[in-house]
Amino acid sequence: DTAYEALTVETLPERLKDVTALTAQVGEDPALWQVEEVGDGNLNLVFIVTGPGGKVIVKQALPYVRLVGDSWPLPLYRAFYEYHALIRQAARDPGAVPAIYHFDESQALIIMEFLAPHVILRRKLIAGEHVAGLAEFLGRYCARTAFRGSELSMSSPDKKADVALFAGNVEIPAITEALVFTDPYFDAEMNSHTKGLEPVIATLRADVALKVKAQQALQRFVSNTETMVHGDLHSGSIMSTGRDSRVIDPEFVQYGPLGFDIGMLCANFLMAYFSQPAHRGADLDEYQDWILGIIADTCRIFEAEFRHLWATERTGILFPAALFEDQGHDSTPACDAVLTGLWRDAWAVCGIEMHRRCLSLAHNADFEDIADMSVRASLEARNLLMGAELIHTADTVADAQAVCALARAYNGK
Ligand code: SR1
Ligand code: MG
Repeated sequence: DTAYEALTVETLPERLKDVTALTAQVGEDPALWQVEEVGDGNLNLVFIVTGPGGKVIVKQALPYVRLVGDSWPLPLYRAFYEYHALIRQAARDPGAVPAIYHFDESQALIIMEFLAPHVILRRKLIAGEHVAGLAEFLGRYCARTAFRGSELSMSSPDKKADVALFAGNVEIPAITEALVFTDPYFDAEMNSHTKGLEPVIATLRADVALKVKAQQALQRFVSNTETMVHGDLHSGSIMSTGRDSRVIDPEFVQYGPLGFDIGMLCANFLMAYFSQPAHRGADLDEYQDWILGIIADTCRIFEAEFRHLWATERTGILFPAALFEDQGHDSTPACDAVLTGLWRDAWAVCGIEMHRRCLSLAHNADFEDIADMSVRASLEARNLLMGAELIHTADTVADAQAVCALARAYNGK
């Protein structure tokens, strides 16, 4: 192993010219490669390498948080967990993530498929573009990875070994514990918010019952290792064309609650929804309806796929057929009970994610791209207030249709 060194556009060809998994994709002569650094996320370097044979993505972790700088160190070993998450996601939902060509642990780098003509879904949502099959893809992806990463599917020894493996990923979950679950609810150092939101923020922070609910959700996040979660499933972690989508960037992987990913995902669609009045013209109503349709359909397909896997793949130690079907008993009530807990966690996480993207570090472009601060503040206020209601009512939300109806009410329709 050679010592870690961050790649640059200039050094990449010489340093990676002997990686056969790379040369097989782009061609053997590094003099013919073009290299571009395109990373626009919060943490890593991302290069596109183009050669006569094709293109690949080279993703390399930096030893600090890119968004903040080297004052905030972050371990390189997160690339190891990202790699292991990607190969598990590929096995649990084939075709859902980019193909992985190479992993170099000492350099904290992963070489993977260049997705084209995919772009980050968040950019498509801001631009008002439709993606065919999006809800089907995301609903199935969330259900398959949740179910197949849990003891509903895995053997007890396999699950325990996997939980132990990912337990080494310490600093990354700590970011989520602070930035997502805690910082929005006090005057944390790295917080920022749009001017004009102060009265809404004061209301949230004065709401002790809300803070109790948010901390209970954190308690479940840190102590409940039900399944392997992506951990950061927002619209910037999805790449789409008009009809094909993939999930990327699972470096926030950990074992956590079954409902975590779908809850965070729905929050990001809701933020896309609430931000639309600043991005759309005559097509506003149609596009907002489309986004709510994606939320409702994703959740419906998630639940259908989860129930299908329950009926056909329940091979783990939980709710075994020996206790139910083999004795002539219907296990549907047991599945209903698992889903009730799952959705309770999902809607709480959904509300919390809606808060943190407006109040903590790392806001999202849906709102940040709105230049008029008073417009931005008024749209973010709708999002914050709905988030609070979701956190309060997470255990009584009827279904995703009810969440969409709530969004319409906060949007003033
Ligand atoms: C310091 S990292 C901030 C955020 O960026 C990542 O994409 C995660 O969403 C994290 O919370
Ligand atoms: Mg990311």
